[in-house]
Amino acid sequence: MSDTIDSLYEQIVSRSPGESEFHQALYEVLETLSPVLDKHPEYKEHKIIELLCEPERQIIFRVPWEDDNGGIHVNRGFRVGFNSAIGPYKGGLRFHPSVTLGTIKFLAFEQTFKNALTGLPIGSGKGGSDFDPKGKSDREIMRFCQSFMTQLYRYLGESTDVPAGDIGVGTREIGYLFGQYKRITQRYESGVITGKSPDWGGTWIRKKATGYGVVFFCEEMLKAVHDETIKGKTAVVSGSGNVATYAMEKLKVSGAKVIACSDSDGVIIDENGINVDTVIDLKEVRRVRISEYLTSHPTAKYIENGNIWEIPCDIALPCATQNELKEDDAKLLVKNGCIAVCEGANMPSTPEAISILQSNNVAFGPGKAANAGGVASSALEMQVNAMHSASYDYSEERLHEIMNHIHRACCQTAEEFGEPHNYVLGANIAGFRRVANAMLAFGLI
Ligand code: NDP
Ligand code: 2IT
Repeated sequence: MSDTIDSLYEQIVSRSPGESEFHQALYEVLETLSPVLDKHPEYKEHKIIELLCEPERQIIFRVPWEDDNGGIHVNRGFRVGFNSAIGPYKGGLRFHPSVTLGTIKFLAFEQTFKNALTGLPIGSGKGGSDFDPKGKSDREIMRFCQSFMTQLYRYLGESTDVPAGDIGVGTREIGYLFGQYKRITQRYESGVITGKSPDWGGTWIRKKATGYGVVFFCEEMLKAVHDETIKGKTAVVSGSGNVATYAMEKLKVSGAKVIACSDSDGVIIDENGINVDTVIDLKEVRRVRISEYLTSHPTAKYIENGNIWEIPCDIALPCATQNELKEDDAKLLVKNGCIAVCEGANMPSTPEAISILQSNNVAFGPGKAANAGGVASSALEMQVNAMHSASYDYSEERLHEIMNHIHRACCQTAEEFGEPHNYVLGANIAGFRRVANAMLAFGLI
């Protein structure tokens, strides 16, 4: 990092102690921005980096809720609006016991660059709670979502702040959240939240969009870096939630064999190819552990607390959570001949892992580019809602075009700055420039 960027980083870190995930995301972006600051001194003059690294607003609130036995619980809710230079705050909600303000800030910061890369008019935000949805009844989930929205609704609006799903928040939770917003405000404001069911204002592609988008991006990246295709390759995909499931579905359609997936308890290996319909039944419908895959596929193997990155593969897609792919995992992937790692999750690879992969010629697609298909489809859902239309839908082809556009933007920017195939640098600079130019134009200071 240059001295200017280095001291900026130190300043920001000292003002946000303990937010280690935010510091990590910040570092990964800032270390690639020196060349663009050298080329455009106006960004420095107008303190664009300082502005861009400080959230516009951060809301923290108490979420009390009652369980089925009448017990009272108190959780904490968060919503961070990071940047609104190119559109309303846009980003998902995460319900997971590990969530802290630092988690939400890192996710909202990443979202700034991701949303800009889509080329669509969406600013950045993220929210969530340390609520643990595991083992909760449907009614408990409903009461929690209602209490969460009772606090949050006043800050939302289709032109202000538009949440969606993330870990622990899917179509069911979006339904309860939207229902409470509608009840309190007396407004059928469809575009206030995305990831809705196609029956009431959503689009069918949204649920599949992140996972499909990762595979579209991976296909382009393989072609550009290795002159290869997905067809005939062996893949492993961590996680078995929304992103992982539809990444596996599209990998299969693209001719790959997916031999492993996981959840936070363990890894399933199926040499016959993971059966995606089974995963959908276990995880989306029945909400049980991935180990139950063995019931209908007895020849598969389950390794409790296993490490999925030990399994030899050509393509690895981390689609579970942050920092799940570490330095030693990257070394294993390299040793076993992996040629591409494409991130479905947000910041799943540590900086040390990324540097091992890049220096060993493994094509590496960072999450803020590769997983942008989800939020891009959310922006399309907002367009449909703004037209008050239920009569048409956006297609998979549109998602494919957007992912190809993002891939091109990363490639061209990386080349412009003399680092061909450095998708990390390409994504950061391309995303940064779009937001920075809007901020300059508005005189946001
Ligand atoms: P889901 O809740 O649907 O699934 C999450 C999956 O990851 C589950 O298999 C879960 O296992 C596993 N997982 C979660 N946390 C941990 C953890 N701490 N340790 C180990 N495994 C874990 O979430 P999504 O699929 O929606 O999200 C996955 C990733 O993709 C996240 O990083 C999210 O930010 C990112 N993302 C999501 C988008 C979306 O549209 N949903 C868009 C772009 C990025 P278990 O069930 O055991 O907890
Ligand atoms: O990380 C992400 O991009 C998401 N969870 C999706 C956000 C959205 O608004 O669709």
